[in-house]
Amino acid sequence: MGAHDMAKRSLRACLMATALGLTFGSFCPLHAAPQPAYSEASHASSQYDVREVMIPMRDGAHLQTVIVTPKDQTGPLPILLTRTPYGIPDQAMIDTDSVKDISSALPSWKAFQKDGYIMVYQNLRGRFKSEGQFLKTARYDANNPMQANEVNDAWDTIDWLVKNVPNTNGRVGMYGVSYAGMTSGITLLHPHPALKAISEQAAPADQWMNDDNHHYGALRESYTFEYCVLEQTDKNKNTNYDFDTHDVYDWYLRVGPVRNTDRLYTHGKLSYWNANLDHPDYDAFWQEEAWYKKITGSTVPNLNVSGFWDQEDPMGPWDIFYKSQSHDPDHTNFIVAGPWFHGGWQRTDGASIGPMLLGGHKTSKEFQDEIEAPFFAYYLHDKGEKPDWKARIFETGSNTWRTYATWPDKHVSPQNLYFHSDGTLSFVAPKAQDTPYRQYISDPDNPVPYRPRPISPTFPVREWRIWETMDQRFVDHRPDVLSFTSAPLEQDLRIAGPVQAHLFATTSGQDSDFIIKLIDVFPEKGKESVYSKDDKASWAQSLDGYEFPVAMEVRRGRYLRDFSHATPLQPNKVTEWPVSLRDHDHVFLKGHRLMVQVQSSWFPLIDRNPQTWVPSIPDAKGTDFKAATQRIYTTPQAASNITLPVLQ
Ligand code: PG9
Repeated sequence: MGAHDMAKRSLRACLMATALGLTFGSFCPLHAAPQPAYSEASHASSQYDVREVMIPMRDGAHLQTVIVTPKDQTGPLPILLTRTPYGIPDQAMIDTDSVKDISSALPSWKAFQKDGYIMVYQNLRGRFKSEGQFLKTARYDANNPMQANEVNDAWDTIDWLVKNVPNTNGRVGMYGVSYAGMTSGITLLHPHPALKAISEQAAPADQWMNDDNHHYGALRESYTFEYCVLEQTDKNKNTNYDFDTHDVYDWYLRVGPVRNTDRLYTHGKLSYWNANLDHPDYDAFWQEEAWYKKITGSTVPNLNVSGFWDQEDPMGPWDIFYKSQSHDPDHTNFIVAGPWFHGGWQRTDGASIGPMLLGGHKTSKEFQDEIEAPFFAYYLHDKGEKPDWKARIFETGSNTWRTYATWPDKHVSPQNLYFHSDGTLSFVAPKAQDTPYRQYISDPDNPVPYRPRPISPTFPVREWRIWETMDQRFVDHRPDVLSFTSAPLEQDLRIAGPVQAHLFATTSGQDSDFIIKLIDVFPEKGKESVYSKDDKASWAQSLDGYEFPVAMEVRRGRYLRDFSHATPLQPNKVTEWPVSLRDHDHVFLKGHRLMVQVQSSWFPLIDRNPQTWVPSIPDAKGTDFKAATQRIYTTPQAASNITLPVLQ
C-alpha cells in the first residue's frame, strides 16, 4: 500500500471514528490537537515516560516515533530529535541502557540528562512501522513542497512536536551519527523556526565524491553492496548478508565484474545498489544526492563532528562545514574532529584509536561532556557561553585538544614531501638521476587486500570499524605495493589542515586506480600500546615498528579529466594525479619515520579496475580485466609528492 493510500485510509478511519463519537487512537489530520496526543503506546519506566506515536507527514504518511520524557520533569524542556533508518529504541533498551548498541539512540543522551531534554526518536519513512517508502536518498527540491524528502519530514515532525508535546520550551535540537547525521544536517536547507541547534555527526554529503558509496568515482564495492542488503532487504529489520565463505575477499573475487552481484544473487531487489551500478559517473543522479551544495550558509547553529579514521563518511562533515562557512555572520558554524572511527565518539570512551593510546584522555567522554552537551545547553537552555572557537580538534601524536579560531589555522605553511626512486622520502626535491621512476605490475586477478585476510563481512560490524588504523606492514612486502620511507625525524612534525598528494604516474593500460597512504612509522622500540608487552598472545599487536595510517585515498583514472564523463588514459603518458587526502591534525613524533605507500587496488573495499577501456566498469566482462605496468615518477619535472600543512 502506498503512502497516499495509507493517508486516505487514516483519514477514512478518522472520519468514521468521529461520526461514531469515538476518541480516535492515532493522530487524525482532522483534529488540530488530537486526543490523546500520544496515541499508540505508553510505558512505565523507573526514570522516563516512553511513548510511541505515529506522526503525520504532509503527504499523509505517518512516522513511528518514540518520545522519552524524564519523570522528574519540573518545568518546560527542549526537545532533542534523532531521525534514523535503523530502528528506534524500545522500552527495554531505555530501561537497560542498551541504547548504545544502536546508532539511533546515542549514549550521549545520558550526558544531556543533567540539563534535561525530551528525547525523540523517529524511524524514517518506510522503515519499521513508519509508513511510506524508504527514500535512501538525500534529494531535496525546494520548488516542490510536496516532495517526500528528509527536509520536509523533519519540518513536519518538528511542527507536530512543538504543537503536541506538553511542557516543552518550544525549542528543538537535532543530532545523530551518519544517516541520522544526514537527516540532521539536511535541515540546514529549510529549517523549521523552532529548530534552534543541530549537530550533524559523520553525515554523508556527497556519496559519489567521498563518502559511503564512492571515492572520486571508485565504487566502494563491499560496503555499498552490504549496506544495501542491510537496509533494502526487509522493511522491519537490518539484514546481514549471509556469505558462504569466511573470507569475503574470496567471495567478491569469485563474483567477478560487479554487475554479477545482482545477476547472480540479488536479482533487482536492491534498488539503491543497482542505482550505483547504473550511474558510474558523476551524473545528474549523484549531483542531486550531493545535498550540501545547496547550503547557502549557516542557517541553524551546527556542531559538525568528524572522525579522522572514519571508514564511512570522512568527508561529509568537512563539506558541510566548509560550505556553511560561506555565510556565517553570527558565527554559528563549528567543527569538532578527533581520533575516532565512524561514530567512535559515541561508541567507545575514546581512550585509544586502534592500538594507539591517547595520553590518558577519554576523548569521547570529553567531547560529550565538554563540547556537545554545552553546545546544546547554550542554544536550547540559554545555559553557559556561546563557543568562541571555530574548531576543536583532538590532535593525535601530541594527544592534545587544540582550539582553533580559524580552520585551517592561519600559521600553516605547506611543505612538499618528495618521493625518491631509491625508496626514500624527504622534504628535498629530487635531482636529475638515472632511474626516473619505480614500477610494479598491477594484476586485477590478484588485487591488494585493503586489510589482512580473512576479511569479515561489514555487518555485523567487527574489524570493519577499525580497519583504517591497521598496521600496513601486512602489505609492504607485496611486489605491487611501493613504499617510500623517510629517515627518523629529528624533531616533531606537526601537521594541521588539508593534505594533498600529487602523483606523477603512467600506466600501460587505458584506465587505472592509484591508492596513496600517508603512514606514521613507529620506532622499533618505542611506545606503549593498548596491548601489554607481557602478553605473548598479543605480540603482533605491539606498536613497535607499527605502520600507522594517517591518511589514505584512492583516485580513478577515468575521472581525472572530468568527473561527469569518463575518458580513457593515454597508455604510458606521464600524467599528474592530484589526490586530496582530506584534513588532518597529527604530530609525527621525533624518532618516528614518515612512509608513503602506493598501490593500484584496494579490494574488495574498492571494485577492481579492469585497466582496459570499458564504458562502464560494473558492466565489464571478465576478459576485460588485464594486468598493467604502473610507474611512479620521481624526477625534478615529475616530482611525485605530498603537500603537508606544517605548523611550526
Ligand atoms: N554510513 C551509513 C550511511 C549513511 C547514509 C547513507 C548510507 C549509509 C550509516 O552509518 O548510517
